[in-house]
Amino acid sequence: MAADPGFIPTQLAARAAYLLRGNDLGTMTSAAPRLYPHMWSWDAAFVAVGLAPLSVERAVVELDTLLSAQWGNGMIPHIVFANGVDGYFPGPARWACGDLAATAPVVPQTSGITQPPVHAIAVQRILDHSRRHGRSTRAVAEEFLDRRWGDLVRWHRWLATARDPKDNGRISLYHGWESGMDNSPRWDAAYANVIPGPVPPYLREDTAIISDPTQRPSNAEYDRYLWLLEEMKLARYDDAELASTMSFAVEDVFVSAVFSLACDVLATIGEEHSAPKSDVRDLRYWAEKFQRGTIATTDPRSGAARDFDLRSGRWIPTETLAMFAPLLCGGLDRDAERALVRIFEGPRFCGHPDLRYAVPPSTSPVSGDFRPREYWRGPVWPVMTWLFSWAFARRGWAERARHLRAEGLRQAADGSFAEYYEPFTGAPLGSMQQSWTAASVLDWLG
Ligand code: 9WN
Repeated sequence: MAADPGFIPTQLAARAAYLLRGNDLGTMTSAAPRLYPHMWSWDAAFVAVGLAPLSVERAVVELDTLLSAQWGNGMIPHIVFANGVDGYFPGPARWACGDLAATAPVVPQTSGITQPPVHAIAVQRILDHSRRHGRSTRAVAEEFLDRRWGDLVRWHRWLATARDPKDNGRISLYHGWESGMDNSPRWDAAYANVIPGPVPPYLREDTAIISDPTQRPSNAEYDRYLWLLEEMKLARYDDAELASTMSFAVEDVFVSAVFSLACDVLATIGEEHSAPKSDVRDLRYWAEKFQRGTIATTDPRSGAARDFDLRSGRWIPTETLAMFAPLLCGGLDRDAERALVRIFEGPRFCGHPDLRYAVPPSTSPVSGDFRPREYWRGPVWPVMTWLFSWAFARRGWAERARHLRAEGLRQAADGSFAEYYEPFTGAPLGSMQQSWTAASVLDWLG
């Protein structure tokens, strides 16, 4: 007999769908109701994954909104600001992209940095779901692909060129926010070398909403985050200028692996839909190149991947989710891959004996950097559990994917749809009603 999952799937799915409807601003879904009242790039992709089983049409609208904010150089910005909505800092006035950046759109207003390229996954899920429907829904998905194919390839081309200035198959980032894992211990050394200059006065909005400051980045971290914005504004957000002037510059191995796999996913979609052969060829080339770039960072025995600090010239080995980057894109030899899977499933991560659920914490509980309640320094992020479960299924590891899904759903059964969770107690932390948490649940239950 199957174990009681501790929740009623249809009820949990209904609550997740209700949450996404509640966060729907019309043509975009806010990342979370109060803390993040705008559209975030990688959140939007995960949200589209969750919307697809509810409504292919609405999922397409989500990606259309995001892609309408794409910059002329190809970048998808990390925030698309909801028109006339306040309550998040730094807002559009602080970024000033419309005034300063040659290729930023004036409308909608956006931030001036990017986020991990998970969007091809959403396109694939939308196409998958559309096949279960009649002709008109299938047509919506196909027309979306025709309309946006060029934009998606431009986005990937920008990453593969502007963001790989050393041409080594790894994506450079100029702000920790670009990694999506803002204050992860991965970036501590690089941030230690950022000496904040004069930052115009500012008032944080996040700490007014999340009253326990230990769940959010510190003020010292924010001073650096805001200083980097000033550096970017001085460079007028110019790709080449950023590469040479930013005091924070890292090669992010997790983003590089995600990019490799996203190129592969998009290439397959392109082949199935008769996209231009030269696009498919480029995508396959980048998939392979960024896989090689990822693998080149790994420890030959453990398979663990590392980031690289471009300013200090030092590798950044950490016991964080980043070490598992090769499990997303593949390419390790058999022994190293086995060793890395053992670390993922063993007592340093999902198999730690004190974990409430067997899902990967953002930082290993046995690492000196581990902080169980502090944002990307330890808590479990359900959307990361989803990403690994999806990637494991894609790699043919059905049982591992099923296990992560089952544990992720057990965690989500509390119904808070929290942004992140304390790994030992399972206490929900950060924002409640976070859109991408609900989206992950919907895909798992769909
Ligand atoms: C800064 C929206 C975003 C996520 C990021 C997460 C957090 C923003 C913040 O929220 O970052 O971009 O203000 O802390 O770190 O991954 O996309 O959910």
